[in-house]
Amino acid sequence: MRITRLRTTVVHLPLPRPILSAIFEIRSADCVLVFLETDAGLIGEGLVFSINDRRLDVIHAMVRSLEPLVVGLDPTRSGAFRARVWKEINFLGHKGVSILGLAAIETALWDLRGKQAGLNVARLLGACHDAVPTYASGGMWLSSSIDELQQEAAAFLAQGFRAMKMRLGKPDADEDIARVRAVRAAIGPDIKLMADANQQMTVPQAIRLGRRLEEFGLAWFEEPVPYWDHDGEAAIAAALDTPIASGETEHTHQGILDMLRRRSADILMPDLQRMGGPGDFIKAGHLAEAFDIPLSSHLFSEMSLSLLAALPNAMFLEHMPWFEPIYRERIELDGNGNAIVPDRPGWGFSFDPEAIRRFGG
Ligand code: SMN
Ligand code: MG
Repeated sequence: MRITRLRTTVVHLPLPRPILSAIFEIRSADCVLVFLETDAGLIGEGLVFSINDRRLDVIHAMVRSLEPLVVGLDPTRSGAFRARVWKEINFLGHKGVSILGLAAIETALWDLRGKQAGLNVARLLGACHDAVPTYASGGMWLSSSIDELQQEAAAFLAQGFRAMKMRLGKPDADEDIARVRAVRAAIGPDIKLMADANQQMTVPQAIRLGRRLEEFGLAWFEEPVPYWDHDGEAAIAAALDTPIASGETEHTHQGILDMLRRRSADILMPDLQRMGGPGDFIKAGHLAEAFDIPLSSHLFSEMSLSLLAALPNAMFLEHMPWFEPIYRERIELDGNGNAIVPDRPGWGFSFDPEAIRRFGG
């Protein structure tokens, strides 16, 4: 089987209402969708995205620039593709836009390999889990009032989630504490609760807030300080009982390895596009396993599910519903708040052509 064409298209997915994290206001998720067409009729699908349509055209151009490296390729040689791109982008660097270009195509290549073998990517890799614990992440932003936080928490429970994440970073720490207290009161002690500060604190601020948060038994305290301050993260992780989660803003397995060496987080959360695709996501998982560190995924729920299913140290799938509107299938939960790994080939989630027309342009 050979790849005959790289087809790309852009979709704009507006969020139901603008949301606030400590770092960004987010109004839309805008994606470059990738389709790898083959002479066998199979098509591999992948996506990368940007928020608020920021520089999506640059990302799109990066993906398109890799077309000559993928057309004519036998999809079972995806490793050779990755090695060639890795070498070629050395000049631009292994971060940011160049890595997103690699991620878009490698993600589609793995979908294709799964479809070719008639296996979900989880089984192609050697699955460890049939279902992965998941947490609801599409809510409880800084833009929600305390009443809204409690309503959102109740709605997540009604949907079958047993874990959920809220955001931190109000100007006054007392307000953050009151919001966490209100959510914990709404969900009770048995539901897992995560809290994400999106990099906007200093190390002393994070330690002070973290100490006050210990009583709420958080599953983790996420990205307290700027993502590059791995020594600062390590100081916070050492000072607190609450686990520190970080890694969503790091690039490739090299970035994850640096974090592991510095003991900067108790839980690592690689992001499929910043890893540069599934190959480095899995590498990050194996590196973390060597350091006894569990893994949670960042965004890209539809694809990360199969990857986590193949990692013994998988801890949580982030359930972010932003991309649901362009898929035919939905992630299903079992009765215990776990996401069921699909048996469908490839990623097991496919783009809906009608939705692409609706959100395209
Ligand atoms: C996050 C980051 C970027 C986009 C959406 C949400 C957030 C998370 O940090 O961890 O979900
Ligand atoms: Mg985060």
